[in-house]
Amino acid sequence: MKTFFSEDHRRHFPQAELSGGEFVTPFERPSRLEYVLSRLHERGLRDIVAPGAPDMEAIRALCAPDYLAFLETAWSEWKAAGMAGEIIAASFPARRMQTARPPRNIDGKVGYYALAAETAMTGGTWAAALSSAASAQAAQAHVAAGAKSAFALCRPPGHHATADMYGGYCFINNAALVADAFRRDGAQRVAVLDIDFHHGNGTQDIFYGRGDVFFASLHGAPEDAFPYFLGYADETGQGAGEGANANYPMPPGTAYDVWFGALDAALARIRDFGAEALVISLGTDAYKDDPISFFKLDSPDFLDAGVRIGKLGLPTVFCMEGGYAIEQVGINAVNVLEGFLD
Ligand code: Q9C
Ligand code: ZN
Repeated sequence: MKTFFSEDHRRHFPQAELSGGEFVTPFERPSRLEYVLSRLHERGLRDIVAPGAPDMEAIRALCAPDYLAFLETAWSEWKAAGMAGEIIAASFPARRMQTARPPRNIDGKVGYYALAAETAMTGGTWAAALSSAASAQAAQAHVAAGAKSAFALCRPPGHHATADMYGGYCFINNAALVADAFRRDGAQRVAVLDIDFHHGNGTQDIFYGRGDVFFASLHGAPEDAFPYFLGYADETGQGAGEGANANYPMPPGTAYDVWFGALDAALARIRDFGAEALVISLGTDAYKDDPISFFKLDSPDFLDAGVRIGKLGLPTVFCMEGGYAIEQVGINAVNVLEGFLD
C-alpha cells in the first residue's frame, strides 16, 4: 500500500490549545506523524510519496467560497488588527443569534467560522491544510487509477471540518474530498466509515442530504464527548440522504468486545448500501491510553478492525484523523493497514 504524505504539515504548529481553562501544547502536534512514518518503515510499508499540488477546483466544489477566503486571509487580517497571539475563537453565533452574515471584524469572523475554541490557527495553517487535502486527493487518484488501497497520511486531520467551519483540529474535510472524488470518477455509491474516537460531524454534515454517499461513525456518545452537539443514533440523514447516515455512539469505558459489534453493524450497512468505494477516517484515539478519549481498545484490536474492514473487498482510501497517545499512534494506525492487507 502506498502512503501519500507532505512535509508541509509542519507549517501548522500552534503553541496553544485551550484545554480545561488553560493553554496547553496542542494534543494534535507535528510529532504525531513521525511515529506513523517510523512505524510504516519498520513494517516495510516504505512506498511513501509526496502529493502534487492540491486540486483547488475540487476543494472549491466541497467548501464555501467565503470560508476558503477566510482560511487563506485570517492570519494576515489577525496580524493587521494588532492581535498579539495565535488565532483563537472567542465569540460564537450561539442560540437565537443570526448566522447569515459574517462580521467584518476579524475576531468576529473567527468566531463565525469556528465550531469550537480549542483549535488555534497560525501563519502556516492554510498551507498545511492544503497539503493535507492534497495527500488525500493523491491517494484517491491512485486508487481510482486501479490500486486496491492507499493511505493518506493527513495532518491536520479533517473529519470535524464542515464545508464552512473549522474546529476539533480540522480545517478541510479530507475524507469528504476523497468521497466526492470517487463519485466524480464514476463510482455510483461511496461509503465513508469513521473509526476515530470522535464523531465525524463535518463529514456527516457535508453528506447529510445526499443519498449517494453513506456515512457511518463509531464514537464516544455526544452526551459525554466532543463534538457534543451531533452524533446521536437518531441522526439518519434527510431528504435524498434519509437512511444514508448511521451513528454508533458508545459510552465511557467501551472496549473492543462492544466496539467491534458496532464496526460489524456499520460494515453490514455499507455492504447493503452497495458502496463501490470506501473511505476510512482513520483515527486511533479509541486506544485505551489516549489522553483525551474514553474507549479501551488495545493495539491488537486495531489489527482486527483492519481485517474486518478488508473483508468488504472495496477499493479503499485511509485518511489519517486523530490519535494522541503519541508513542502508540504509529503502531495503531499501521495495525489497521496491516490487518486490511492480510
Ligand atoms: N481538552 C480529532 O480527533 N477537544 N479531533 C479536545 C482536550 C477537541 C479531536 C479536548 C477534540 C478534537 C481529529
Ligand atoms: Zn478524534
